[in-house]
Amino acid sequence: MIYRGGEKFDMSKKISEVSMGLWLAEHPILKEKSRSIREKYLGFLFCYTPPGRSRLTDSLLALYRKRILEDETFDPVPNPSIKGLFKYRFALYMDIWFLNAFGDREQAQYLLRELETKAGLAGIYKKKLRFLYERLYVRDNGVRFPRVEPLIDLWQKNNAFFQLPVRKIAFTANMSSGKSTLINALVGKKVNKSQSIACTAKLHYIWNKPFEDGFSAEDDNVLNLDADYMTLMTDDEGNKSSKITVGTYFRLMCGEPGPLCLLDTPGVNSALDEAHRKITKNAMAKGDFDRLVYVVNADGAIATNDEHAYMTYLAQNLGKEPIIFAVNKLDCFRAGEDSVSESLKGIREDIRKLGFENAVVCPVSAYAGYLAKKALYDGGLEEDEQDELDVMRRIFRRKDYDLSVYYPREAAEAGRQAAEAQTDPDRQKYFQLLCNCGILPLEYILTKK
Ligand SMILES: Nc1nc2c(ncn2[C@@H]2O[C@H](COP(=O)(O)OP(=O)(O)OP(=O)(O)O)[C@@H](O)[C@H]2O)c(=O)[nH]1
Ligand SMILES: [Mg+2]
Repeated sequence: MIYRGGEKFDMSKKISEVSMGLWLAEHPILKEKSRSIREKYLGFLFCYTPPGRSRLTDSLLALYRKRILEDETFDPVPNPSIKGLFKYRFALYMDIWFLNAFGDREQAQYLLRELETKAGLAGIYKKKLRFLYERLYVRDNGVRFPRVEPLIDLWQKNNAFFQLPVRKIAFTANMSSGKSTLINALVGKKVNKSQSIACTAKLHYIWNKPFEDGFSAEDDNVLNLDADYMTLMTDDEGNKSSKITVGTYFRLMCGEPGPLCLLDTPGVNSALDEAHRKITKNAMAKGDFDRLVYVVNADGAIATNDEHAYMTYLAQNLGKEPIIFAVNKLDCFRAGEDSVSESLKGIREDIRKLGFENAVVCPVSAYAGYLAKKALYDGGLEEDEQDELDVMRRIFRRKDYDLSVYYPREAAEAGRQAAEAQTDPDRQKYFQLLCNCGILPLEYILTKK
């Protein structure tokens, strides 16, 4: 177990703060029936967490008010004493450290002293407070805290996650080739707008969280730690930068990958909006990513003039890197008229001629993958989505449409094994679709160490 939580993380350089996993869905105070005790809880929390400390702390305080009292604007009376809240003391200490001093031992020590002097604790309880501090920030001292052990477990998951190196994967292409849909399919949730007209207008940094906490965070002018669907789908006009950041748990099938950031970019060929091209080209020139995925629309005319120009630009600047070409929309191929293997052969040849030396070609149907994960996790598909999912299942059950065969052996094998490991027949059929439509093997390629 990693106990390096005392070292100060530089959150601005490493993982985004939207990646922090929260424990508010399972918080002990949510079982409390008395509103006045809930208010008191917030009064104690606010006393040691004064508003205005940082943007993150203020957003957390807003979320705590929303979850605990269903009132984001409630103004608690700051109260330093633990009296009346004794039952919740360990959760309170943890909240105070989490909101003010996650990854910052010095600040945590300062708060420890504040609590020791102001909370009105008898000697023996001060000792327990110190033991909890030690357990979170120094080492496993063997002391157990039954009421908050699940929270400590989540704290340590966060802690371990924030120590790991980040992998950033950028997605680029012409408009409407399916970049955003592919990211939604990988994440297993709709975090990006996708539609048939040019739609992504900014750089979207999508970060994963160490565990599913039930919240999606978005930093788009306002830092909202509980962004609903509409918030995620709407760009805030007050955001004058070209960047939006999102944090959510990724529903990946090939295990836990550690910190990941998927960068969605605007299509480069929007005739209506020259700004889109500039934003994406700047991001490509900056090269702040470890991997690049180029999404080819297999349904359209491949290598139109402007696509050709952009690919040549990439080949000249990044051509020696191992770029992944995700050939998308293969569900649109019609048996008899098109051959998947012939088309892939042609695309491989075009890519080579353009000057990409280490390209990996990965055929997918992002939309099939997105629907399969939606059915697996959320259920309740709309009627037309259910129809489309049925069609996808029929298409990708056919042997000549099993896209996993075009992947490196270990990636295809990982996908197959994940499907075979499912005991529930419903789950197995969706896993099978995820494997055959290329999403599972692509996940493997993108996340393997
Ligand atoms: N049939 C099918 N349609 C897809 C697939 N992937 C994406 N689409 C559709 O293609 C259209 C464009 O998808 P987006 O994900 O918005 O494409 P994009 O590359 O992000 O587009 P921009 O943000 O405008 O650059 C949408 O209508 C998607 O539903 C796929 O695998 N199969
Ligand atoms: Mg898009």
